[in-house]
Amino acid sequence: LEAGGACSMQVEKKLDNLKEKEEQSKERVSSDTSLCTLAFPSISTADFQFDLEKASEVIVDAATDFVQKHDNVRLVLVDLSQKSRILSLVKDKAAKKSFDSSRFFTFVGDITQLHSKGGLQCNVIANAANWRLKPGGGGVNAAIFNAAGEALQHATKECADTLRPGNSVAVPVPSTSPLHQQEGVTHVIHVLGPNMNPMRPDCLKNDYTKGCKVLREAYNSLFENFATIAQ
Ligand code: AR6
Repeated sequence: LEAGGACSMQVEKKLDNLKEKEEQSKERVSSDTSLCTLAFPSISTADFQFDLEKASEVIVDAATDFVQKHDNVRLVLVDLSQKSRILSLVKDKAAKKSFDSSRFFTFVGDITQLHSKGGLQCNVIANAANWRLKPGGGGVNAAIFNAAGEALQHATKECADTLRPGNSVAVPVPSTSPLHQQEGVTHVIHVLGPNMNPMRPDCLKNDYTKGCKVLREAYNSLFENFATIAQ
């Protein structure tokens, strides 16, 4: 019985993987490599425990405003799993707005392997950073610093030492970095979002008036930095 259970779990896992691949290849067909593309994770909604419903509203408003004002750029919200709730919320809210959906969409994949595994070329990726701009700490921050190697740590240090909530800093990825060589990523933009986790610095203690304001500032700062790179 046990063996059967394990076996059916494996089958389910394989089916999940197949579905994810199918979804990724659908996106591949719609990808337009002539547009400068920013891939970004949902800032603050995992380790920093920001409410997903509220975050999805901020993301959709900030992203649709941005693509309506700027030509020749694309924004892609990325998360690791097909079951990601933030991706579903954003997709549902975005569908209710009228804008060019080829210029803002969601994508399932690892943000450090979008080109090699997902077939999606993104010149710029965003990082949900910590205030010290240090590697580690789990989540997307650890993934990006690991994938980029030490070159990104040095390049980051040259641009900034710390970051305040709501701010971002754009760092050119050295051409020696695997992230540049294998994925074609030329810049990482570190973003510090609002924190609702009492175990982390600067916790906003559930103050969502301030939280939503700081999250919007964080996305505005990220998109402005991206627009400068895209010019
Ligand atoms: N690719 C794409 N999305 C990812 C990946 C990945 N490799 N890894 C995680 N996500 P989080 P935060 C998604 O916790 O809430 C760190 O320790 C994840 O599912 O990385 O802003 C830093 O050092 C979620 O949707 O960022 C900070 O101290 C999103 O990325 C703190 O966590 C953000 O999750 C920042 O916390």
